[in-house]
Amino acid sequence: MGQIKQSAVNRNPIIGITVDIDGEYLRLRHHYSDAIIKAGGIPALIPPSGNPASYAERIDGLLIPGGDDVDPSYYNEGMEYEMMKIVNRDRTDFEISTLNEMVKLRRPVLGICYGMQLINVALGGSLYQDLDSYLPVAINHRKDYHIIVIEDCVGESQLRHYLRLKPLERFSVNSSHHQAIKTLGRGLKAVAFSPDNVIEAICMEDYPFLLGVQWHPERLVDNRLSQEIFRSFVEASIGNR
Ligand SMILES: [Mn+2]
Repeated sequence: MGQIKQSAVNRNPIIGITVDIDGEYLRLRHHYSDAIIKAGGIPALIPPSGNPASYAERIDGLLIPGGDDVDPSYYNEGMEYEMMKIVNRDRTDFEISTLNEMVKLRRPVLGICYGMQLINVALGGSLYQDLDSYLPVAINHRKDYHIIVIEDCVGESQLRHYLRLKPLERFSVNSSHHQAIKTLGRGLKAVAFSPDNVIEAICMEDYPFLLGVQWHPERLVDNRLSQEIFRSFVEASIGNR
């Protein structure tokens, strides 16, 4: 890695954060913007309208936050699980377009929970519509905490490198999801698993920084892994524009 110019170090990167559509309102839990500020970034909330390419050009990194469920038609399945709560398709369409623009520019992307699932689906992957119905999971992923193991990636382990982790480090994380990745999208690699083999984190190979996590680091503010996730994301976003 080359020497970062002092002027670039001092610049606080602008992190675009997509938001949810709630009737006439747009909304975001403040934990996401708080976590970006704490890590040294400037959060900029992006409405799900306008030209995705124009936003992508102006932001240094993109954070796709949590939400309800991705409409299964995006991964060519019908709605099999009737309790599903679907994210507004205007939001999903906008996030897929903005993600694609960011990937073209090779700028950093962080996806959390729904955000990680959205990245996977945008790149051609699919989801389990409901974990309890489709997998013999031993853990209740809808609530409480469980262990994850960060895999030692083959070759250049971007995730471990960025997060300054040791091989096969274990962490306790909060879990608040009922869906999970079934098949991986193009270029994505599963890099963390729960003990019952649910994919808990993904990264993109041969890409500067693209990370998706299934848990909620923005709500675990005192946790070392959470801090490393936001620090490394904001750091990777410096000087890309
Ligand atoms: Mn989980």
